[in-house]
Amino acid sequence: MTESFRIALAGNPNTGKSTLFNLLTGLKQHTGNWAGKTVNLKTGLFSFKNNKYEMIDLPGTYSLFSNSMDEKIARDYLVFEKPDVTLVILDATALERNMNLALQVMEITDRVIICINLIDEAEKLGIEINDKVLMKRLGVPVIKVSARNKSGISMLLDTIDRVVSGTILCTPYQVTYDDETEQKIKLLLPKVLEISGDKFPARWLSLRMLDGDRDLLQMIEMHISKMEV
Ligand SMILES: Nc1nc2c(ncn2[C@@H]2O[C@H](COP(=O)(O)OP(=O)(O)OP(=O)(O)O)[C@@H](O)[C@H]2O)c(=O)[nH]1
Ligand SMILES: [Mg+2]
Repeated sequence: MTESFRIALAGNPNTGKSTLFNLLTGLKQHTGNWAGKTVNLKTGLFSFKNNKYEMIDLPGTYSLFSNSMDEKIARDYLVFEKPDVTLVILDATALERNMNLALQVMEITDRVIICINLIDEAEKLGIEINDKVLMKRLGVPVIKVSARNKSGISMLLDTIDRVVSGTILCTPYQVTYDDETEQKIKLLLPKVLEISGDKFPARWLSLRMLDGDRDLLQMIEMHISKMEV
């Protein structure tokens, strides 16, 4: 039986998201509104094995707070549209800087695949990346690719297939914050769960409440009242 899944592409600017998007979706692309919003996101289609996939090319961002329109768009897609899988594209030559976004995505959703792109550039610079260790530490699949040279792509597709079929279970690493923050999360978490249940990532939402992210809280309120109608 053919099933359909949505895959979001997240990553810092210039990490090769669109290159990978074009490679996988080719000419089957369009720009469309989503969920009645005025924001246009590029989406494309591809098939692999039995399944159909819709891929969404999110704007490049360094984080997922409410700092800019692009951050909001990427964050809102992950939180409210809940893609089946999120591919986080990291630049192999700047892994440490890029990891920040990966950790943030992993607070929002479980089904994450880390895709380390520009591996050809890293090799040129003599950078070696131990994907096995990263995979163990991060608790999600880590695949090395070069979107430009089309290497690692079949492994990536196979991994997507195994994540959507449940053959691979992701248990994303969660950042532990300082004691004071963790204490506050502990107090907030039961209340957040009471209000929004498992509709939204509760620990992440507690953190955003501590930030005082009003924009996000308004969005959440709107979604919850819509769900109650
Ligand atoms: N060497 C090399 N270059 C790559 C690779 N993937 C992408 N690039 C190049 O990196 C540049 C940025 O690629 P894009 O696909 O536009 O990156 P992006 O993440 O979509 O960028 P934004 O949409 O601005 O966030 C382009 O010049 C690509 O040709 C790769 O695997 N190896
Ligand atoms: Mg792009």
